[in-house]
Amino acid sequence: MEIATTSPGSGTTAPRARLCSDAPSRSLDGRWRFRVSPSLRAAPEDWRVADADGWGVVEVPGHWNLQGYGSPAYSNVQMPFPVDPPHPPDVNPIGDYRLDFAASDEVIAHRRRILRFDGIESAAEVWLNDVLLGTTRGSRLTHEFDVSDVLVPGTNRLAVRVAQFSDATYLENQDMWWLPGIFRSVTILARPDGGVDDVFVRADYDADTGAGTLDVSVRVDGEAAARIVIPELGIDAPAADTLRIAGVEPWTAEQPRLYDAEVRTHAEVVALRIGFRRVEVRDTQLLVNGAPIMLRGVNRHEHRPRHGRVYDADVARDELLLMKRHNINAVRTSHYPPHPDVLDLFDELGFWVIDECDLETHGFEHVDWRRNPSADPAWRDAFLDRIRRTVHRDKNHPSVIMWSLGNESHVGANLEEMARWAKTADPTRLIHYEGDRASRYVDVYSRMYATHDEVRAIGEEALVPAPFDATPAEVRRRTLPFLQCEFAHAMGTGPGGLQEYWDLFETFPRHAGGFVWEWLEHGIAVDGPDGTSRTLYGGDFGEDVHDGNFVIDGLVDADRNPRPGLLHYAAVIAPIVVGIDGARTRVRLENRYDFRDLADVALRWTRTVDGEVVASGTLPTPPCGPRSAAMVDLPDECRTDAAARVADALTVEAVSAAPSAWAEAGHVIASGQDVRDGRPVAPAPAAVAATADVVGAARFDRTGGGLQSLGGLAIAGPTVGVWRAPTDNDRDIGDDELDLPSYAERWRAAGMDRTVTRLVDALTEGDAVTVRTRTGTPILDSAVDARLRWTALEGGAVRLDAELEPHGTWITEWARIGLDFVLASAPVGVDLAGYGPMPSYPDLRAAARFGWWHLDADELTVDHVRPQESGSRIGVREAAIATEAGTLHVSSLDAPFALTVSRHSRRSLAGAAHNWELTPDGQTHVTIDLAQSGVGTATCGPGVLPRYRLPARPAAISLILRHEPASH
Ligand code: IPT
Repeated sequence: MEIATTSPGSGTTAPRARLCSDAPSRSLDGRWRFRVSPSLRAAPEDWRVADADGWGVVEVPGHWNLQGYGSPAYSNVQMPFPVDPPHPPDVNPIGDYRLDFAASDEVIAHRRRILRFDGIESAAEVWLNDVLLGTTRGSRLTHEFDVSDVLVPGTNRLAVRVAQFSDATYLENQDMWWLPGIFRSVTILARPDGGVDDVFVRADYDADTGAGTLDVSVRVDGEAAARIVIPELGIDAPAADTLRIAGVEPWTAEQPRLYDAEVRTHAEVVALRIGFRRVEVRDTQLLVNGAPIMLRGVNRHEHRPRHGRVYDADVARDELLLMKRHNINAVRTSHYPPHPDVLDLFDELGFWVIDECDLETHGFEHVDWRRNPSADPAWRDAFLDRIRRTVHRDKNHPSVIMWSLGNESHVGANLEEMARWAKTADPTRLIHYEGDRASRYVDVYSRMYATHDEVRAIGEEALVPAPFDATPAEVRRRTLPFLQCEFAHAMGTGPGGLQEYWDLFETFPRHAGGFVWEWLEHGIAVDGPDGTSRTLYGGDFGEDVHDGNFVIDGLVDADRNPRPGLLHYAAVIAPIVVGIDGARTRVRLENRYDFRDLADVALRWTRTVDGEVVASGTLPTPPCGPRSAAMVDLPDECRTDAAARVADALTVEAVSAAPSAWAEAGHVIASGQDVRDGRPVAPAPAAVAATADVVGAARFDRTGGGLQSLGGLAIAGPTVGVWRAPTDNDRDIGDDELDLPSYAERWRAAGMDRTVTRLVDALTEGDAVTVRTRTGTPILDSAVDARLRWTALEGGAVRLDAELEPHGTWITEWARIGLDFVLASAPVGVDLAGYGPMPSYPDLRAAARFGWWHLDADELTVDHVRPQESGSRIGVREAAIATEAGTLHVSSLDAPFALTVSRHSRRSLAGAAHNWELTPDGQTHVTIDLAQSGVGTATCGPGVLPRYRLPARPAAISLILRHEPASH
């Protein structure tokens, strides 16, 4: 077997469209005989003929290293072996697959037959009945072999030798696990004589006339005549004709109108679903059917925690429905064509798709792109083969609006040739490649992780003439639409700054949106010694080269459970914006759909005062065309009379009026709120004298000045805190300040994680005790001085007036400024009046709504695979924090606070590498933050935007604390 070439695979038939045919086929998926050798040299020669009864067994499709043969490995840009193209290392698992199968009579009845592989990683040699059929390259691409003369009646022996690493690995260095094997289906297809071998549908739509134009090229076997039949349009015509159809309904991601069609010959019927649409670039805008579109996108990898990239139809459908429910309308198939059936789902459910070729040579970045295959003529055919396979397989899908040449492969003539080939083969779609920064051979200007400032500049440059000395390429680039093929790196707590990106995308006509990196976390699940499932990441399998948890960076976890980032993204990209005027007389609806009016949208409102719904109703939906706005009057009951104690909140929701494929009627698409703060009423002061140890129900620890108990509830604190357990983003360096250490390091250098508190004094004056503390950083002289004034109130409550003041010189910004308490028993849940129900931070809050929310113990924080700060709820006015020993009530008399309640201390979160290493300490860690830093997206992209940073500054709050004993 040759695994160090620069050529594409060999022996395959010409790439063609994936067709749904009535010709017989037979799946060869199932249990195959399997054996793995540690290297090609060590792999036995007799593998094709040896008796395989003693071999092991693997599931096909599957990855052998997730089935007990070896273990997975994760690395991102770094190659796991020396960059020595085209050579893989000697130590290179070689998997031998064997299957003896009987070809079905139906298949055998046909003279022409094909053996199809939908995905083998990374290189294979395929033998049938000891005849070499050929080899494959292009792991996520389809390879077909003509087995007409090789397949026999009775038993056939299929033997496939797969190399985990090969020359192809240099072209497939995507940011994901190395998972070898036959991981997509294997099928034997009968090909009828006179059958339909390939179809290319071009279904254009003219928005001015409403007419469709249909061009169907069919490659038939022999001389057979092919017809195109679309019953709904009354079409039954020779496929060779160009058909003009007046009055078709166009396909868009918003209204994915498909027409069932058939291409027929006398011998075969192929079913298709046709969508009419036109994709074009005009005057810096990305247009479909004449209208500018906005891509509300995600990057989608294929991954399941126990199966890797093996496709599961239910999981795929469910996740696309989940995307639709979260207002996502676009997918970039990072960084390879997905399983072929996913394209059908995109067409059916409605997604704008950038279909990306299986290509990434990112590993060469570490050697300054020396010998990068993109620029080496020796690899030209391999590059062209990949784009051909991509385009041909998926060319009939209306959802695909762009072909992407690949990801992170730098520059070179091979990429340009791919672009040229694709544009010639399929002029109906645009070419995307982020690496063509000069936009010489692409149709859209695409970037990844451009900062907000740059996105603004890119928007502005298209509004002014190019400078006189601009190169022709620059001039052309200014005529192109702009998109971010990756932005907002959804790793850990984050991504912050989404709203600010979206506001820019909405502001500049040139901007066509973007794709969050990335949809899902690629955690691998294994059973721990105690039998519970553990999620692992890079390095957990003992890899020598790995990139740790950089693969855990999704809007959903590997089981598709939404992270808070998904909920906030859904609100940021909502296709409807609901605004309420200050007097609560009117609602302004902004329709950000590009094609739909709001006829299918219902409006409902609720007014809640201090947790009680006082009035609610529905509103008529005004006529409101795509990309326009309309006003609706609000009824009198919406007005506020300002009698609230906590708040008076009016919420208006835009919901779906009818069920859809992805949601029930009543599904919330967008909402808006008007919140009026109430006037908190403090209980009257209790006429009791304070002592240094006791203020009403509060007992103090004389040595430190903090609480010991409150009404019998054991509680310690408050301690002044300015640090948080670093998030993944805090641990990384933002693109906006590459010359500075990460915030986690800056905080560490500033000693913020190890502050020490000194009791300055505690003074008793009448009914109050005033405790003064200084919380300082080791090594340095920076500190926060606290003045904490305690008074007893009636009903067992105490009032705490806290004033915090920075002292000395702080060398960096704070993560937060707050008061930390520890309650002696474990949390049971929290009820709060504040923004929720999901966690939020100053720069990640779009979905949070004011309400009276209940949180179960498991909802308090986010179970990130790598533990870190999470779970803050902002804008809290009052909260009841229930623990096993009793409930602590906290309310603010002035400014709202951010509340975080956790089973874990910050130190234990910061010290753990995996969630399963954490053991709750049986206490409840309560944080009341007066101010917080944002979270940013520094793992890729800019850190926290300046306006969301927190330089040292004074802060103050007045709180009422009360213990309510547990009822049991
Ligand atoms: C970018 C890659 O395109 C993507 O595959 C992923 O690795 C992402 O980063 C990080 O999670 S490339 C980056 C170096 C800008």
